[in-house]
Amino acid sequence: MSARPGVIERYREHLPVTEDTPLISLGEGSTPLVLSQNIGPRLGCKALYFKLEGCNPTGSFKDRGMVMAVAKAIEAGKKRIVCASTGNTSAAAAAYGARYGLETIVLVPSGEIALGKLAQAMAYGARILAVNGSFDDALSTVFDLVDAIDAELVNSVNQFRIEGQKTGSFEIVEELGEAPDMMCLPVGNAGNITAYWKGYKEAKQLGMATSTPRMMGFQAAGAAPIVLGEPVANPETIATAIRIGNPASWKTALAARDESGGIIDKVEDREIVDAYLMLAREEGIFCEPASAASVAGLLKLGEMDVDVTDQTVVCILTGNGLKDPGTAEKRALVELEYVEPDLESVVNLLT
Ligand code: AN7
Repeated sequence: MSARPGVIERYREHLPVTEDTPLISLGEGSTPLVLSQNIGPRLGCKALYFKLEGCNPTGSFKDRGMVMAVAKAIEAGKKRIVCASTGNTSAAAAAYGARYGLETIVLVPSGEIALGKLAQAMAYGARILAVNGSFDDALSTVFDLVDAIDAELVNSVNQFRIEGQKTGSFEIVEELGEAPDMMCLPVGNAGNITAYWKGYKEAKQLGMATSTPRMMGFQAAGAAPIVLGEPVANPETIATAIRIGNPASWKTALAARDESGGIIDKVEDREIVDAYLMLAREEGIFCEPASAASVAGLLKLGEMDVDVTDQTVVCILTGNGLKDPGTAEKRALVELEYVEPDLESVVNLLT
């Protein structure tokens, strides 16, 4: 156990923890909720917060659910875990698998996952199967694979993943002393919107909050099956984390939208990149492109006839910008200024 309690220990009363569940942790959860310095005031929000899920041990929100799924896999006596992934799930599975001595097998779409995430899975020592196909192809393969090789499936169709991830809602409600009015987040396989909504409903039942937020989910325009109402055969977006054409938690995402009075809409890649750079340059927050879809969506809510003035809004920044150095290098468009290492040369350049 790490010194800082992880989500299982912090929220064990609200999680499926039995006497036999190991209280494992890499120190996940308890991530910063940071008040917006520039974007929120410009939009006229009462308060806009960013929840920095990139501060989790493997750099994304996936750790919250993975710790719970791995604890339950250990409890069930499993020796192997398997997932399909656009990158972050594989990094989280590989980390917890390594720490607790489980063989970890990850199936990723070949050539389509961000460099940082692949580097993590390699470093943690997972077996990495690069599938000649999309994330959706990889996910349908793992459903059958887990039975064939007696492994635990740790994608978010595993309900323990959802249980762990709902702790994000508890943290927000505890920190604000109330639920926000709206919550914006990216939607890929739709596990996270499902989990947050479950968490907010439970927080209200438990008396931790008197209300629940409107759930505002955003897909990338080239990978927006829920918005279009049908699967997308060849999803395409710069936000590789959410390049998903047939989300597993589709139905529960629709329920979250409808029960909360929210929306699920789409944002263009160009809007994602604008929000990604805006967060870095106006807020000092470097998240990965998929995460910036939440803020790209927030910036578009006016066009969708949703008024954010005087509202308390939380955007979930799901993953760390360092996950995807390639996109930063290509899109930030800053020329390096080469210079000799002497005072005169440097001053000349700057003045
Ligand atoms: C940074 O890692 O699906 O809607 O395999 O990595 O719960 O799928 C990642 C998804 C948002 C979407 N932001 O969350 C995977 C994977 C980031 C992500 C999402 C993902 P879901």
